[in-house]
Amino acid sequence: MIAIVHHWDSDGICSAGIYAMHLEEVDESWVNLSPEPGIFEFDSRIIEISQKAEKTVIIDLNMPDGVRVMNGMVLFLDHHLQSGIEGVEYVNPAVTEKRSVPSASWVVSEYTGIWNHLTAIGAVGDNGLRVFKTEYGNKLVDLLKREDIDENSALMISRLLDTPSIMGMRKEVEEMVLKVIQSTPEEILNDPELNRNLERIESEIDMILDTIGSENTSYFEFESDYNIISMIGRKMVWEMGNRAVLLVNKNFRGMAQVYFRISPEMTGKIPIVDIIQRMRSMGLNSGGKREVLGCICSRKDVEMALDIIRSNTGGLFEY
Ligand SMILES: [Mn+2]
Repeated sequence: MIAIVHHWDSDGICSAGIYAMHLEEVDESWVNLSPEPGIFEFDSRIIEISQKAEKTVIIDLNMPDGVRVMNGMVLFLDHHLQSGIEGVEYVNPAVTEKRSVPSASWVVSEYTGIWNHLTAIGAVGDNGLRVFKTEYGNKLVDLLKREDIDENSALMISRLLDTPSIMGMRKEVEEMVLKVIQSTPEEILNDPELNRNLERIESEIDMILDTIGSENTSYFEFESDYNIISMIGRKMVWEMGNRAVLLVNKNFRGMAQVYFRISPEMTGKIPIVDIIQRMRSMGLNSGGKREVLGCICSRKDVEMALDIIRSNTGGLFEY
């Protein structure tokens, strides 16, 4: 039995699906597992099942710790930029060949030789529609055509597949892998449960955005068990014209989330990478890049996180 441990997002689900199809072809039995959505950790459940398996395949997860915690054979299939992992089978063209790849689904298709609509849906999930304008675009469109779907339908499927993780439903995330293998794209598009998920998430986002719009603010606190803080932040900057936004989800499944995003014209004027470093040096779990920062912390650490951002943004958020 092979254990597939995969990211909870649509690329992770599609990539795991492609790898599972490969195992079915060679008559291997398999089981798939995802970490708890939002928590990059191999918990006891994953470790126990992995230790019983002949081999563990870790897909679309930038978690080098996997080597240490799983004993036995480990294969990594990934596309995240990191420093590489020694001593195991590590397939990541972005690291080992310095060749860019759009998604883990692309890496798994290269590795297994299985190319299908899941390759394309994973790539749209990680990159959005812009992936079709890249050098991979033509191949991805061809893969979708074989199943009679267009780019927008692929995007819609990726959004539907992302809903279980946004809502924090690990079991449903894991069930998606079998679903993408057994269903036609049309069936996933029309899946009642996934569509209900999406409606719930969208109405929660709309409700919060309405309040933000009526208060005309770039700093906002809310509470939600859904992992929607980045979607709200992107909409505020990309669609509502904010130059900088600072959001706090004060109660995210018992924890707190802090999210800071600046617009393209502000990029470089605010030292976000330094702020991330400072947060980490204070023991906060923070990550991001030049234009965005995300932090998940205990509820009592929110003020400390906000203080670090405030004291490095020169009066952007006086409140
Ligand atoms: Mn990915």
